[in-house]
Amino acid sequence: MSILVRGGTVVNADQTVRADVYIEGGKIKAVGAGLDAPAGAEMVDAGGAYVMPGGIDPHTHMELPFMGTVASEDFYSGTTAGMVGGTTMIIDFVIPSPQENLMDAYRKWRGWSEKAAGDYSFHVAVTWWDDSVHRDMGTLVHEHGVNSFKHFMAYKNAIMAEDEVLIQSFQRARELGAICTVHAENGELVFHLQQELLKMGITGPEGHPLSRPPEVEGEAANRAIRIAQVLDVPLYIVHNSCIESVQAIARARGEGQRVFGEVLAGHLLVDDSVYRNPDFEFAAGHVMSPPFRPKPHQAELWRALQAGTVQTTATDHCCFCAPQKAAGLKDFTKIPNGTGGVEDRMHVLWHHGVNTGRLTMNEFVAVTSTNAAKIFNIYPRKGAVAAGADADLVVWDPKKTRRISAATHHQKVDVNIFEGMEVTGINTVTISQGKIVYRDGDVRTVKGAGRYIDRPPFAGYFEALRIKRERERPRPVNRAPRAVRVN
Ligand code: URQ
Ligand code: ZN
Ligand code: ZN
Repeated sequence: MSILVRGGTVVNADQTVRADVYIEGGKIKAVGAGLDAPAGAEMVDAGGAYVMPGGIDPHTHMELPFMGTVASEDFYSGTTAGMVGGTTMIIDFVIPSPQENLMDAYRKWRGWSEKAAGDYSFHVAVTWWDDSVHRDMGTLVHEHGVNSFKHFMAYKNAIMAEDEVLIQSFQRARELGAICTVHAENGELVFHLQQELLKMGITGPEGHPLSRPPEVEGEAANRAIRIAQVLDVPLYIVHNSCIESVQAIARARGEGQRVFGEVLAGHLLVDDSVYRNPDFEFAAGHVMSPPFRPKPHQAELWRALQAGTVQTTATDHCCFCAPQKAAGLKDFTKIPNGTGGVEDRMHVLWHHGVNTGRLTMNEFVAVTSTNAAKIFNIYPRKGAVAAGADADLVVWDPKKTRRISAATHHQKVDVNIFEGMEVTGINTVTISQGKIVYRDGDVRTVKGAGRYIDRPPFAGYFEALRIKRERERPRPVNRAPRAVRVN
């Protein structure tokens, strides 16, 4: 199977060039002007369009068991919706319950993800600690291509990791050359505020943001940053939603600490007014954590993305439909947390990022694909239109429009957080593993065609860390025994 994508302008994170792209055997074989293709090659006319790396969404939760139910989007439908919207790889999460063996959880998720239509990988969450967790983290890194471990600082009485677990796990990750990621909200404070609000008789979705104010996120972001600083491990903070957390990252990065940040398309564009909507299903359909914030936070998040304080965009695609959200009809703390977006991320970021001048096309590629590939150590296999890379790419028509709606999206969720948004600039073709999986409305994804993508540990960076630690290692003071005075 070979494809020649002809007449387009190739846009990578580092450069823009008019070039054809020749694909064969699932790989990009050549990028250049005036390429020929063997007889029988499929032709894709990219005239007037851009050819960009397929999107990588580093934060999704397909069919996640959570808050007493299971997310409605599965690995097949979710990767299909992603590829319809230009995202050709997701990094999802294995989330063991406390006391659940990590390898058992990993094998369980690997079973669920076999139905994926697009490529995927897994961050593994550390939600508890004992010697088996220490051992299994090693097995996952050395034998299963895991190089990132997640820690939920929220969700008390469920999957919340206390500081002691953070410290043990961060230390172990450093030994293994793995990066630590955190959901940064102070779970104790959230729990306390939830109880206080319920006592005041605030039981509706409007209580959700009130129980998780930005300070609760800022505190946890700072705490995770400081723990990572003392333990000397790189840190990746997921779904930064507010001024407090991106300012914490900016300070740390300004001090030379290796901290990365992620921002969700939703947090850039949706504000907290949704929680005051009189319709329960609409308001509950927007309950996710951290919550959508007042508009000033969105402006700061865009500035953080432009400044490079945060490097990746994601969706935290974790879908629950109205009957599931209804669990919280009388108590907002029971509304399953999560919203969708995997199909819309690239469209809304192009429209509100590139069309507004906030981002160049190259920066768009960086924040939707290349930076995630680099941070999670799969670049340039992923995240580049370049010879030798996987043939995951999109043909992007900057003039084509779309009206986003739950009525027409491919996501298995009944509330679309971007409902009614008109966007200009979308993918007309998506190619995954060298095959056309989407073309002008025609969905050609194949259940089970997705591959698990190994992500090797970060040898280089951690070697530099080892040298630095050796150089700075405190030494004991030698105290010669005092001469005994003989009177
Ligand atoms: O916290 C997360 O990232 C998962 C449980 C999805 N739900 C959410 O509200 N963000
Ligand atoms: Zn989270
Ligand atoms: Zn998440």
